Amino acid sequence: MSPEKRYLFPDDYMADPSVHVFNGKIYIYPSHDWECENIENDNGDQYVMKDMHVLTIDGNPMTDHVTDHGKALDIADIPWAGRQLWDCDCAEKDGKYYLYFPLKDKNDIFRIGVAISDRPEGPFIPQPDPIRGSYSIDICVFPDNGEYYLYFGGIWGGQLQRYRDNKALESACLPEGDEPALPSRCVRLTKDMLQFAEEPRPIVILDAEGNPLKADDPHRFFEASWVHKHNGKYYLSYSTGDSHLLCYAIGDNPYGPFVYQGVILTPVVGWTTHHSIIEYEGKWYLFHHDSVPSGGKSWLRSLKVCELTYDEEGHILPIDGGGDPYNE
Ligand code: FUB
Repeated sequence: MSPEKRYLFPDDYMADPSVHVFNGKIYIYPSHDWECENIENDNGDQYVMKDMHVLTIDGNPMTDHVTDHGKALDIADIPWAGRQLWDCDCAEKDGKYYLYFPLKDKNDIFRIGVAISDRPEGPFIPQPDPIRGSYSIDICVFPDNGEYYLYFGGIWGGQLQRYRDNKALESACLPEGDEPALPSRCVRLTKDMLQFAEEPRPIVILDAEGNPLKADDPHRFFEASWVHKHNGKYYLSYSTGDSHLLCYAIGDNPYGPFVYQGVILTPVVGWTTHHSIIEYEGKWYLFHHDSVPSGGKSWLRSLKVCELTYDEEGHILPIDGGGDPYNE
């Protein structure tokens, strides 16, 4: 239930690790947490990130040295920036690296931007405008069969409840009770990696009877989508937010639907949980964060890693996050 865990970068507070293996090396794209006073609320005003760094590990993530490559992106260099640079992710295509990031614009609306570099550690040069038609937060870019799929979305502070059918609503509307939960989104990127190639599609998570998970289900999607492939199946994992779990669902293609499977990580110390999953040299790893080193401050989080194990049927064995259990 509880594999050994490692704090990756005790020198600074970082969170939301999106991790990839590029050129045989592990690259970590985290959020960079900052101290803030007296503004903790359900809107996420306490997450005041202004820049991001790229970290690398050239070897075993449980033991080997973590290198900080310094500032890779700064909101001071993004022409449309308002505030709050949240969870980023990076993809490689034809020798160039594309960093996707959610950021509030000058009207306090989350949009998704792209920044480009010749090197996976950056620095990344931002495009002058956000992606047309983009909204909400928490990016995962997933390459598959020559296409690149961008997953995004998060409720509450992530603003997903302000949209239906990719259009902004006059007023936000969050499903309740036994209404279907709000789904995350997936969109294929254009060949130049800079725009959406289609309308974003809802990513529905079904229960064992084939019904969408309901809004009051503690295992429903809240934020932090991540997609990886294992034995030919597509695994969508995500955070359940206010029930503080990481859960996963399995599908047959990048758009789903995905069928709910179970919990990956029980609650951590701290409010948020957010992760990525990679295979490196034949082993699988879960990167995530908690707030133990800051004494439980939800906005000062620290990066962690542990091994992740599948059983023979491809189910992920649950891991103890070390926080108070969620009472379902
Ligand atoms: O880091 C800011 C937000 O907190 C992320 O976007 C969410 O996933 C949560 O971790």
